[in-house]
Amino acid sequence: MTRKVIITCAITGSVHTPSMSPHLPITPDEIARQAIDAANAGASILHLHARDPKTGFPAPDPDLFMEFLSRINDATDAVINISTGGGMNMNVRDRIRAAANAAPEMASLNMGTMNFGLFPALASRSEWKHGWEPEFLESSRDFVFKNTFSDIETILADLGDANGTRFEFECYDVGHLYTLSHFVERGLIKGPLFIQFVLGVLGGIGADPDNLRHLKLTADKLFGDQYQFSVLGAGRHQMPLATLSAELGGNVRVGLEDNLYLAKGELAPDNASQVRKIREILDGMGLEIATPDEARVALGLKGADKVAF
Ligand code: KMH
Ligand code: ZN
Repeated sequence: MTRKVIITCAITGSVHTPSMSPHLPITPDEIARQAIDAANAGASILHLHARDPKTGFPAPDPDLFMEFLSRINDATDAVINISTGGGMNMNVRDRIRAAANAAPEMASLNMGTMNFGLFPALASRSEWKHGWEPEFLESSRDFVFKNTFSDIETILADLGDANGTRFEFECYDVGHLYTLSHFVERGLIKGPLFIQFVLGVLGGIGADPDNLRHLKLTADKLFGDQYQFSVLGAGRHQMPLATLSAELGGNVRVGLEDNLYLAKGELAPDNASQVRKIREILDGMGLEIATPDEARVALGLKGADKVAF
C-alpha cells in the first residue's frame, strides 16, 4: 500500500495572542468555521483548544468546547483531537476536563515537564489589544509546563482507559521519547503510537533539521515499526520541517496554533491556507494525503460514532 500523509491542523492553541493576528480564531463560531474549512482543505485531524470569546484568553471550559465540537463533527468527518496541554493559566485538572467530557477519538499528551518560553514575542510589538497579553507572555519566563509521570498516568487513565481516547504524544526533546518508551514498557501505552515531534519551542529542542533526524533515529530504536511520527515546527520553521518530515516518511502538522504566517511577512488569512500550502508541497513530492478514515485505521482510533458530542 502506498504511504499516505496525515495532515493535522492545530486551529488556535494557547501560544499566540489576539494582537498578533486578526485571523487567529477566538470565538466558538470562528473556531468552528476555520476548523471546517481546514478539514475541507485536506486536514484529517483537527487539534483543538478553546478561548474566552470576549478576551481571547485560553479557556478550559468544557461548555465552550461543546459549542464548536458538534458543529465541526456535523460538518466534517475529520478526527477531533482535544488538547490536554491547555494553556499557562490552567492546572492539570483543568487541562483534562474538556477531553474527559467529550471522549474524543484523540487528545494531546505532552511527554515532559519544561519551561515553555513565550516571552521573546514581547519584543514584536508595544501595543496590545488586551492587558492580559503582555502579562501572559512575560509570565512564561517562570512558567513550568507540568507534565510529570503522575500527570501522564492520570491522563492515560482518565481519557485512555476510561474513554478509549488515543493520543498525539507531543515530544519536545529527545528525553520525552524515553519517557514514552517507559510507559510502553510498563504496558500503559500500546501501539500504534502517534508521536508529534515538536521543534523550535524555547525550552525544548531547537528547530534544526539534524535534530529532527536524531529524534527519528531515537524513535526508530525505541519503537521500531510500532509508531508513526508527525512534525510541528514552531513559527517560521513550520513548512520547512513539515516538508522534511514528509521526506523522512512522516506526517505533518500545520495551523495557526504553531505559526501565524503563510510566508515571510505575510500573515495567514486562515488555517485552511496553511493546509493548502502543505498540500501543494506534498503534491509536488508525489505524496498522497490520508483521508480521515485512513488516518483512523493507521492510528487505531475508535471511530467518530463513539465520541460524546
Ligand atoms: N502548542 C504546541 C507547541 C497541547 O496542546 O497539548 C504544543 C501543543 C500542546 O499543541
Ligand atoms: Zn495544542
